[in-house]
Amino acid sequence: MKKIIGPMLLLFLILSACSGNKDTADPKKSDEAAPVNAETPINVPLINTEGDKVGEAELSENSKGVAIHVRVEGLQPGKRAIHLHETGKCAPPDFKSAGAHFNPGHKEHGFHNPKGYHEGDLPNLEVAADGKVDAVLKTADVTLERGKPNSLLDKDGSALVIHAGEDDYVTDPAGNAGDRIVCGEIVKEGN
Ligand SMILES: [Cu+2]
Repeated sequence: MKKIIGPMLLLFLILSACSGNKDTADPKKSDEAAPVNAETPINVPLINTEGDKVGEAELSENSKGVAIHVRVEGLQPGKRAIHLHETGKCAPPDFKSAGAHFNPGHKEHGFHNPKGYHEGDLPNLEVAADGKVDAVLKTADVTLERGKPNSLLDKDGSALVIHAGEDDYVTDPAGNAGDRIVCGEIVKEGN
């Protein structure tokens, strides 16, 4: 009996080692298992120009970047610009307090701008006919890790801003996107 237990134990160890390798080789699984910022997810209430809550965003991070899950209602249907702005302050009605686009790399605005783009640039939102948006935007250009030059959680935080118009992806400094109509402060205690 003793003679058998040795090889069987070895076999068991080999099998479990193999299945372990399989897990990490699966790109989807290793993505989920990647270290995630301990402070995430960060919940960001979104307000309109009257200061009323019209939705929320949830920011999370994995090795591929930051995902921003945006849920808003009461907007005009169609394409609306959305950006990360440099200051985590949303003072209605114009939200100028959020400052310019988040742009630590000092580029110009727009994915189609040869001198672009800002780290805070994001693809346009598609507002449905019922005025609602439920979308996940992903960006590898920012982080939620403190201390990094492209961290949204810098001293004064950052803001998520939706505009009345569509981002043309080229006009500096803000894509000709019109007024700021929704804003959310990306801040976390300890800033
Ligand atoms: Cu903007």
